[in-house]
Amino acid sequence: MTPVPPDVIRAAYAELVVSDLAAARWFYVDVLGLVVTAEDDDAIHLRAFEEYLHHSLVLRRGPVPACARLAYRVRSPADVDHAEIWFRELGVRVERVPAGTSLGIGEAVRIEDPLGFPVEFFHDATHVERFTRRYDLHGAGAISRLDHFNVVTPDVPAAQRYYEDLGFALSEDIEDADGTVYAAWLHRKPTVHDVALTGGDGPRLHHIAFATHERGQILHLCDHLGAARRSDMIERGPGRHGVSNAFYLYLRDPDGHRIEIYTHDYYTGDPDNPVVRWDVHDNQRRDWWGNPVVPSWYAEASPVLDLDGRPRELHERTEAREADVTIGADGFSYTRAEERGFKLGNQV
Ligand code: 4SX
Ligand code: FE2
Repeated sequence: MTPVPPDVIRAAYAELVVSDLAAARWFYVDVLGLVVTAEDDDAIHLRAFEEYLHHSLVLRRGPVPACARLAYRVRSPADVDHAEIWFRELGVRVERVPAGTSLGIGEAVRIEDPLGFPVEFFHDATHVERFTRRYDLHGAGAISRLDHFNVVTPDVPAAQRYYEDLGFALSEDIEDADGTVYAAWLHRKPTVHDVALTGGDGPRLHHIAFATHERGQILHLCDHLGAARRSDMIERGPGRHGVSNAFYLYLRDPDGHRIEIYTHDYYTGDPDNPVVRWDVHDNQRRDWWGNPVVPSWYAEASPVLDLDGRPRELHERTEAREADVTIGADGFSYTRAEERGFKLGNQV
């Protein structure tokens, strides 16, 4: 029987290792306003206001800040079996774990994916109260749900093929006239992405992103950090992305993990959803208003662990790096895409 890929619904949760659980709690609960589903001395399980599965983020205390897991939800329990067969066939490390191995999560398949990330596929999960209408708890910076993962990997086209084989569809990318691909955005749920691939030394986690309903909620988070005299936690933004069209903000948590707050991307659910390709020299691709991308955003990312909890070795990107080819295209001076013979936000 030919293996069929598991039917992935969406990016569902991430587990981050943090060095100081109390400091992390201040950032994720007191500032971002995420809801605590469960907590003890070792871990905090969090969800956003619209989420009814047990958690979308696990913070686990540990010696080295790192990404310990990225998890996708699949459509049915049978898809967990499909995942096991699919990844055994692919020849990567696969572990089947019983229900409850992760608090609140049913039977699951864990893999070390071909890009080097620790990834879980699950269907069953404990339902908890959905706080959609608990406006008494929301606050001005309310976060609705987890939106996507962004991973750093040396070979973007190879990573794109891996995800396309798994059933993900490309929505946008950044490339140059020579065909070098610098980044790609792929989705299962009908938004711009569940996963973005960023070209660089990998595997590393670039960021995880949470969605709000409105831009005002993102602006409030900036005001909150200012009032707490922690404006140093704001890394990039607020702004409007070119790619995805989303309104965005990047924060760095107390361990340096990057968290994006994101809203206003667009529907991609039809099978003929047009792909948007951006020239790497387009000043507006990463910030629609032409604001500079800070160097740390290109250079820094979180290490990832293997299934035994050991840090993964990095593989170097050998192709051109975006930060090296975009001098002048990240707001420090202006290059006009049309002058380079590339239409802005070109649809194909
Ligand atoms: O910086 S980009 O405009 O390319 C961008 C980055 C677009 C969408 C994202 O989610 C992101 O992290
Ligand atoms: Fe993002």
